[in-house]
Amino acid sequence: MSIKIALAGNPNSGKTTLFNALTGSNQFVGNWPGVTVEKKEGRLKNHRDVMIADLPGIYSLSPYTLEEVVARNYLTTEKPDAILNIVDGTNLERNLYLTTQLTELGIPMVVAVNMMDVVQKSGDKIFIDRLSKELGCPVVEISALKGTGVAEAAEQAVRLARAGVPMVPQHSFSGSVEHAIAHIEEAAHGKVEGGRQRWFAVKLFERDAKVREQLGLPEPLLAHIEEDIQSCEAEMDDDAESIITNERYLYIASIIRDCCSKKSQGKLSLS
Ligand code: BGO
Repeated sequence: MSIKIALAGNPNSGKTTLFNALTGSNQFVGNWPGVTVEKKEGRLKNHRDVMIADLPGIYSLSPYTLEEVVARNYLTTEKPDAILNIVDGTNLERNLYLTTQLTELGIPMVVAVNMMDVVQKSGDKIFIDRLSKELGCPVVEISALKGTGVAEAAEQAVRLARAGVPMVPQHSFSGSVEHAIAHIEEAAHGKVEGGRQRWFAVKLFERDAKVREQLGLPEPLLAHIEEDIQSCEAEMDDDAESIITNERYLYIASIIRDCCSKKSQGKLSLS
């Protein structure tokens, strides 16, 4: 059975370098459906049955740029068997913002921490095992430029895809947000396919207009969801989108504290 792996990451994380290292000359270039954003796909070297789709470089899965919309439409509708998420190890804090959102899709996922040649030279440390535990998925150190760890990262993604191991996000938002999200998941039950429920519920909580449209939820259901959102906003004295963003930053800050140490300043952020 053939396998589809989505390569996702921030601009400048080394995604193109990794895609080229993984696929060599086995690449096909086209456009994403309906838009002029370039779409690159390629066969994984030594795996004729594994296709890698190079998603546009993005910082978030919000609906605000064409690249973000293309990437999230692919992830939520095309059913890739796994995500290979490349993050820049010299800018981990910023790159994990996308990672935390990808984990909520429930798609089997491997995180490849790139630029490890630069990180190692600087004397900074990333505790990969801890990072893996805190994110809830395999994490592999790579240098896309030097080719180290690249095959292992791809093999891990293929292994997870074949095994169909769903991603289970380790992060919980604060009590009242989780309460609202649980209600929303319940309300939208049956409208969203299995593992993607949490991602869609978070987006509905954020009042993401494109997701509302995509799901075609009836008005009474949207009104019910709006009540949940408003009671959470009243309790937290903030708007829904900011609540989610702030809580993501807090989560990422705690990951950085636990998993990184900067040579010069002890355990601090690498960004
Ligand atoms: C230039 N290690 C190091 N040291 N550099 C890397 C690694 C790595 O593991 N991986 C990628 N790079 P893209 P996106 C460049 O182009 O793949 C470098 O946007 C330069 N160019 O070589 O393009 C990579 O697809 C002149 O660097 O990223 C590239 O995600 C001087 O990171 C950059 C220095 O990689 C971005 C670097 C004319």
